[in-house]
Amino acid sequence: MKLQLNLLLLLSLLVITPMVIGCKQNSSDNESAQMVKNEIKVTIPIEGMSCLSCVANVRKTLSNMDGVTEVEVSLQDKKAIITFVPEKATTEQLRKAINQLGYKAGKPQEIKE
Ligand SMILES: [Cu+2]
Repeated sequence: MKLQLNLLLLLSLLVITPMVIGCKQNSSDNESAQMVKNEIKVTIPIEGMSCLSCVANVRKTLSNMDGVTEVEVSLQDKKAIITFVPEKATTEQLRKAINQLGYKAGKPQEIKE
């Protein structure tokens, strides 16, 4: 009797689990696809960064801004690559934040991927 119950439980798990997981995966896939669509990536040249703490400084400030999802700062290339949601932030705000730290932000350029 107990064995039968277990078998039944196992069977129902086998049937139900893939449905639940499949459903979840689908919805999260859709969500992430939409997130990517809503974000843009720009590169902004930055003058005045001279060491790694400058880089960390810029990265931290930009990362903390509303709407910014990803920041890469290169000391060698003198630029920042910023991914952000255009509804929440503008390149003008990003440049302003960089300038307020004492560096000089150049003309933003959108990166198409
Ligand atoms: Cu420095």
